[in-house]
Amino acid sequence: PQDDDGGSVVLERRTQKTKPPQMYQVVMLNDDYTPMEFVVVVIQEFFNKDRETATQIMLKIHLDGKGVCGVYSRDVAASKVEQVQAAARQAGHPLQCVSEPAE
Ligand code: TYC
Repeated sequence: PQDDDGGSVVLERRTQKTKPPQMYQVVMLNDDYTPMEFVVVVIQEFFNKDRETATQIMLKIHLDGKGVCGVYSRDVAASKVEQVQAAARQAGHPLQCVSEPAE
C-alpha cells in the first residue's frame, strides 16, 4: 500500500561540491611623486617579497603604470589595500592600490 519511504537511493556526487574561492589581485598604481624606495619597502613589508623581487615589481609599475603585488582571498586582498593606503597616507605619499578579481 502507501508505505513508500521516499526511497533510500543514494546518488553519487560526481561533481565538486564547492568551488575554490574567487581570488583577488592587489594592483599598485604608478604616480609621479611617491619615492621608489618607499614603494620597494611597502612591497617588501606588506607583500612579503625580498628586496630584489620588490624592486622588480616597483620598476614594472613605474614603467607600465601598474603591477600586481600579490593574489589573495577577497578579505586578505582588501586588508592589504587598507594597509598600503594607511602607510602611504601617513607618509604623505599619493600611492594608490586597488584589488580586483583575478583571471
Ligand atoms: N614613479 C615614481 C617615481 O618616479 C615611483 C613609483 C613606482 C611610484 C611605483 C608609485 O606604485 C609606484 N618616483
